[in-house]
Amino acid sequence: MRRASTLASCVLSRTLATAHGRAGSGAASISVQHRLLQAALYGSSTSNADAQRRWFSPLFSSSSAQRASVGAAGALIGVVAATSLSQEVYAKESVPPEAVPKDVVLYQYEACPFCNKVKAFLDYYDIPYKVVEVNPLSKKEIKWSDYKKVPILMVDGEQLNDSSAIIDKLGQKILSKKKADSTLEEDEETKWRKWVDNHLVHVLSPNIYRNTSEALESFDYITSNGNFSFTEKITVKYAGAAAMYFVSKNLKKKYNITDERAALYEAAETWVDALNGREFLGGAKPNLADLAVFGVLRPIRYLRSGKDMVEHTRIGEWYTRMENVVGDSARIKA
Ligand SMILES: N[C@@H](CCC(=O)N[C@@H](CS)C(=O)NCC(=O)O)C(=O)O
Repeated sequence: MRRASTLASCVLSRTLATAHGRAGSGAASISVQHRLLQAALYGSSTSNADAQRRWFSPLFSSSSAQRASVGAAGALIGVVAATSLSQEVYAKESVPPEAVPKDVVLYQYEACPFCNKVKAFLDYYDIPYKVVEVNPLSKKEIKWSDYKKVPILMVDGEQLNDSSAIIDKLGQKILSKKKADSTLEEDEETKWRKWVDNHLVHVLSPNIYRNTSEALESFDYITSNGNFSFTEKITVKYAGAAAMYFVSKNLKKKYNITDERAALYEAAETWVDALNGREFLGGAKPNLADLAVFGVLRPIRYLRSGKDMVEHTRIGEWYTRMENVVGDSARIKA
């Protein structure tokens, strides 16, 4: 049961919307907060520190994935000894040019985990896309759409909604051949993609709004990168942080989370266990589950919670591999 409404921003959005409805049109501040806080989790940008280590992993990395071997040979008294210098190269997967859509536009909130899932997919498969950053308060950028959430992906004029459905649809277009011969892998992949939507995303909000300082850190990040006017930025940062701090307490109850950090660490460890010693869940290359886990974690990776997660669990190596393999963003800068 994948329900985005269970995420902090969406819960808050509903809560405030109800309050607004009761209070009538005079409740301007509630209305503002309602809109503001939809941006709560997701109106911000991922740090692009990850853009630095892209195509090549460090020489000393232990990967066997997509390895480029450079051989050097020497001869000694008729005996030829060959040595090979191994250099790991993580590369994006290429899609046949004819399968690459020509015009892709993503309507998003920069730090929305669902939007980041879609971006991880587009980046990894190097599908160029434009981004329209939606203002979470007015949502005027998606006024034309009946579907009122993000992400929305326009692919050559066709509207796709819902992150997993978007990835399924695009995946069918560009990956159909590759996936056809791997039923077992597909089962595992599907299972873990569901785990991301049904479990992992629910652990994130209680963590990034865990206390006032983390809530402020999150909102600073959100407002610095989202689509807000100057006044909105100030209001969203403080009103949002305060409100989400309380909302995240309710989310903890709802999902039976007693210790949010422990839950985050446990999720990270669960994922590493699922890898079972493999470079990626997909083996030598990431599959859609790898991309989904990476995508939803990307917005929190350089917040306090993400740093703690990497410090206290075994997920760091896999995460770094993902940063390398996903590589530079395929986003077309306006
Ligand atoms: N199941 C959807 C969830 C999308 C979703 O809930 N997006 C949130 C942002 S994180 C949103 O647009 N909320 C606005 C609203 O609920 O009005 C997906 O995977 O794409």
